[in-house]
Amino acid sequence: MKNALVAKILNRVADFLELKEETFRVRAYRRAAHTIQLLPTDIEEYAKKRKLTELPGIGRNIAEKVEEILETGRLSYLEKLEKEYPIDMDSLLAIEGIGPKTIKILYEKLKIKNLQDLEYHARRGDLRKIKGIGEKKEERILQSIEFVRSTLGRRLLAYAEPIAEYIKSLIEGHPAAERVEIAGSIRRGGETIGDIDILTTTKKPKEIIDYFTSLEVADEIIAKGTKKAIIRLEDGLECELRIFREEEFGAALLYFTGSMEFNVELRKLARSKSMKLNEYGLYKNGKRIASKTEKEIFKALGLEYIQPELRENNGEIEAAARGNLPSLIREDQIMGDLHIHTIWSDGTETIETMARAAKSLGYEYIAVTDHSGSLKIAGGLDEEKLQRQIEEIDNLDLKVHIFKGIEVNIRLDGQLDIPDDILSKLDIVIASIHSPGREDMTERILSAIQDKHVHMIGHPTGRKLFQREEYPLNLDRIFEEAAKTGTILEINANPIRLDLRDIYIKKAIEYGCKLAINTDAHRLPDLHNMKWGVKTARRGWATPHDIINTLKIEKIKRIF
Ligand code: DGT
Ligand code: CA
Ligand code: ZN
Repeated sequence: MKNALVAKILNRVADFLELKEETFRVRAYRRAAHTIQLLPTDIEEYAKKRKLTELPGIGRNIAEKVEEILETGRLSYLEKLEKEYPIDMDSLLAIEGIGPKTIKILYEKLKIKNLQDLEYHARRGDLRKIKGIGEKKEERILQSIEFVRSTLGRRLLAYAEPIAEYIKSLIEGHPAAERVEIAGSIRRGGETIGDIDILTTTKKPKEIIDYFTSLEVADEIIAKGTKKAIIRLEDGLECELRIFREEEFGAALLYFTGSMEFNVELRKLARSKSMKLNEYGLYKNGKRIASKTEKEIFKALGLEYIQPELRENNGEIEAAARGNLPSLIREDQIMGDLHIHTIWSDGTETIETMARAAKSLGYEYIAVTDHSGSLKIAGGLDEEKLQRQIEEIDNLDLKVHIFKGIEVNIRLDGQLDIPDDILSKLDIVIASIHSPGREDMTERILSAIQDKHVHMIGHPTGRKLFQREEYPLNLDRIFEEAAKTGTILEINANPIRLDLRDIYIKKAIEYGCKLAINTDAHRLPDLHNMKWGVKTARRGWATPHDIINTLKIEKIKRIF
């Protein structure tokens, strides 16, 4: 289905037409893109039946363009515009506060074409001289450049992993394929992914390479050799396949799982033991001594097996040498989900539906934690609604325990937006910031941690991948206070949040904090996000002992 691609190209045409100030055509292209974006059926169906012009906002001219995109994957009209304006739209539009209109001004006044130009002029203070930008915005643009650079072209793990698994299963389906494994950042459970790396063993490399490069998902072949090929998928994501021999597969998997920094350290360790490590094996005195499995290579290096999630050169090699690695939390050890929304606020399902789904996931308990009232958009709970919700839960008789909870807002002054006498009726109170402000964010969170009604802080740093950086926080003070008061810190499993993130989880555990992995589900499928939270917790060295919702119902009841 090429709907997304077509919409993207039409929108890009509109971006360029803004530079020409062709307002009317800008609107026409945006409208067509919008229609196609929201179309529930495959746009190709309409094209085949020559019915494109029946869609709202699509006239003859744009219909022809859509046909060209569907046939060739490209649009010559867009290519003409790109030649006329050699501007890196993707990068510039990703910068906070910059739209097509600003791009036009920046291009005309300062010849800014890409991030590099933009950074150069922002550092020189040229941007602030432009009307409507000013010093503050120039500062924000500089920060945003850094942020965009680190995310450009990357995807969420939750987006890329299922695609990787699908391609893996396709390769596994080929009769000549033997072992097939996903390596790289996906195997390490990284929160964002640059590309997909797959390794396989086979006796017929040519057949596998031909098969891989002719897959339906391969929009373009980037490289094709005898032992390696790279394809580009429809959405631009690249997938690389490498072929190895059975006896060297462990070494290859170790190498291509990375991370790069981990590989460098591991090779250093090998050298210090007069050995040599590469993607084909571990060698001593010119003789290969280990290569078939990762386990035997770690062993020959005098190390415990290091789980892929830990391979970030963050102390794991030293810990493995001492036999001191944590025994990482697993998803099957999660006994319940302590942050769930329902139709009582902005969720889409009833309490009963969510509870039944949780039961089928094998959970012993959930906590229903709808938003409090001051979040207007969320249709939150007031005192009266909360009382009715409590009664509803009391009347439900399901095979999963339901903790009565709420997710209260931490106001700008650090106070909660629900009075104490109501909070004290509830089993569990999660306090979260939903409206960052100019006030000191650390102080706001600290005052929530110190509130005796608060059990947990939800998504503590507020970051959203690709969207928003974390609040400026003094995490040392927060972790210290959370550990002292026994306030639980959340690992929010929403793939956009994953907050606390890996490195902070490790730090929080060192401070002695207790953590919970919650999905913050608003819809039924969100309950499955637990997996991403667990991966992140593993990357943060968390054991079941650190995660409160590994406790069985009898034990956790003593806390709430
Ligand atoms: P990504 O794709 O940016 O999300 O991150 P990775 O870690 O998957 O990186 P990628 O795909 O470039 O390479 C996969 C692994 O292969 C990487 O983690 C380590 C290994 N690797 C690739 N190139 C090199 C290299 O030049 N030196 C070393 N030591 N390792 C490399
Ligand atoms: Ca990769
Ligand atoms: Zn929530």
